[in-house]
Amino acid sequence: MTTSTDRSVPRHPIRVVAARTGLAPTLLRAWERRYGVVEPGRSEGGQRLYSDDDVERLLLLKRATDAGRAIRNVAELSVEELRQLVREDRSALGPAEMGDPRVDAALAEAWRAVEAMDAEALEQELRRAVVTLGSAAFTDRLVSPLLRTIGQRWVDGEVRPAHEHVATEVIKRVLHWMVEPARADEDGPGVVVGTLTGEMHELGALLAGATAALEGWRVTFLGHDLPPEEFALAAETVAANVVGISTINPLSVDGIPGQVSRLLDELPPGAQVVLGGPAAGAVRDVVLDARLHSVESLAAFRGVLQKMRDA
Ligand code: B12
Repeated sequence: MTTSTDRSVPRHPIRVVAARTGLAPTLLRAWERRYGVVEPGRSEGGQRLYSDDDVERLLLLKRATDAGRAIRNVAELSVEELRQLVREDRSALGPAEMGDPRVDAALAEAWRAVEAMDAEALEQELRRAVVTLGSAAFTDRLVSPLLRTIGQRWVDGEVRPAHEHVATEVIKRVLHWMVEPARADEDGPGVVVGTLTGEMHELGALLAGATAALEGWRVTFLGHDLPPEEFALAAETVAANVVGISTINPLSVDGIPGQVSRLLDELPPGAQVVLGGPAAGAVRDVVLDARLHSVESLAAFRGVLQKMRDA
């Protein structure tokens, strides 16, 4: 894979720019012709080639027009002016309505590395994103959407299990690396996380563990596919007040409520269970117990952890 640190070197074909910015090639060419938004170089064969600087400028122009601005009014602004404008638009609209260009750019880079099965590039991009986006945005807005995209493209037949395995291994490494500096207080609250028997998707549990570690909790990660008795034993052994269970695969829901009930029966007094993942609500609805909670996002989990710690 070609890499370059010079951001002004033309090296990206129009297809790549379209994928990274979300601008259709026809629109991109029209913007160039009418407003001179960027001046791409040419390959030996005469194909347009764009630099990293061009891609950034186009991404910002896309954001500005997404916010409702006419391209003719923003086409001549400098990159710095565009950044400022996009920041203003975003804070006026709120994060729910608009994407963050840094997250979009990191997602596009990460996706490119997954497609190329380039584990090294993916790891570099993800580590960079932990630093530039912060750990919460990294887990909630980069890793989770990346995994969902992989799942969707897998269903569509565009990527193979090998792509997913490359990505999963790298994500696991980066999450462990991210939480390493978060040294918890030995007497602080503890949480045990993992998945129950039959659930092979372990990244939700790992994301939940990373989230708790960054909130200052002592985290014991049990991995995937383990019976409830082992969770109860671990909670007792490490004196954890919370067990976090990830339930991703709706197909395994049938077996999960029974296991959750067994877990609740065996848990040390005072300990609570937090279920997360797409199947969590369904399981919560059939196991009625005041010690059982379900959350829909990592942000909600942060809130629950804070309340439990203060209680
Ligand atoms: C990676 C992956 C795998 C890998 C897992 C590798 C690993 N080491 O984890 C492998 C290859 C093993 C796998 C296997 C299978 N998979 Co799979 N897999 C995925 C994929 C791409 C990512 C899963 C993931 O980690 N998601 C990220 C999670 C963490 O995000 P999330 O679900 O949105 O959860 C968020 C919150 O809910 C929260 N959260 C999650 N858990 C927890 C827990 C706690 C405590 C808290 C607080 C919060 C929390 O955190 C997340 C962050 O926002 C998904 C695609 C997808 N859409 O997710 C498919 C997907 C989940 N898999 C699917 C399927 C069908 C399977 C298989 C049945 C395939 C098969 N035929 O063998 C098997 C089943 C294995 C099993 N018995 O569990 C389907 C599920 C079908 C459905 N929705 O009906 C999906 C959705 C793909 C798809 N689109 O079809 N898979």
